Amino acid sequence: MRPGAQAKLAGIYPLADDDPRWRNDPRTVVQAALAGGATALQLRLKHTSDRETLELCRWAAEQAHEAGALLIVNDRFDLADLSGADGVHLGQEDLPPERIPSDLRRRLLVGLSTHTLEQVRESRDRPADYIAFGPVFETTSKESEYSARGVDALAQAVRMAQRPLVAIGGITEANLSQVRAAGACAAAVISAITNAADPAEATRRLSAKFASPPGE
Ligand code: TZP
Ligand code: MG
Repeated sequence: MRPGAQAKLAGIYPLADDDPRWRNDPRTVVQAALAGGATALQLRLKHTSDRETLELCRWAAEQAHEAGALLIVNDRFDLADLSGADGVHLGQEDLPPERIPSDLRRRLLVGLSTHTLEQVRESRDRPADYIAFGPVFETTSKESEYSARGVDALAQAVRMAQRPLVAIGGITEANLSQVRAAGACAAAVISAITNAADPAEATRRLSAKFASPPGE
C-alpha cells in the first residue's frame, strides 16, 4: 500500500457503477465525486468489457490523482495494476487477496467485502487493509443473498475487524449519522450518488454530514 493511502479512505467513498439503470454513468460519477470532495472512490464495472474497463480505470486514476484522491478498482487486481490505480476491492467470491502477487500487494490498498460477523472474524487473518461490511440497510443496488445487517451488527463488525471498516448498503443522508456513530471509518455509497440529480452536490452533502458531530 502506498504511504498515506489509508487516511484518504475515511469519509464518503462513492462507487461509480456501470449499471445502465443509474441516472449518471461512471465517468460522470467519477468527476462529480471528485468535484464533491471525495478522497477515495471505486470503479465497479460489471457491464463493461475488459478493454474498456482498462481505459476507464486509466482515465479515472488520472482524474483521481490530479485531485489527490485514491482510485480503487472492484474485482480486478490485474486491471488495478495496469491502470495505475491505488487499490483493489475484492468480494468473498472474487480472486482471494492472498493471491495478489507480493510486489503488487506492496503497492495496492486492498479491501475485502464481508457480510457476516463470521466473515469479519476470518478477515483478521487475511491480507486486507480495510474491511467492508454490509449491506447495512436494505439496498436495491446489489443482488445479495444477505438481508440488511443493521447498525448493531455494523458496530460489532467495527469492534471485531481490527482495521478500518467501511460500511456499505443503503446508505443515505438519512441514516449516515447512525453509520458514523457505529464507528465506521467510511461510508461506501452507490445509489445516493449515482442516481442523484446533482451527484457532486450529493457527495458534498453526504461528506459534510459524515464530518459533522454524531447526533446532528
Ligand atoms: N455491497 C454490499 S451492498 C452494495 C455492495 C456493492 C451496494 C450498495 O449500494 P447502495 O446503492 O449504496 O445501497
Ligand atoms: Mg466483486
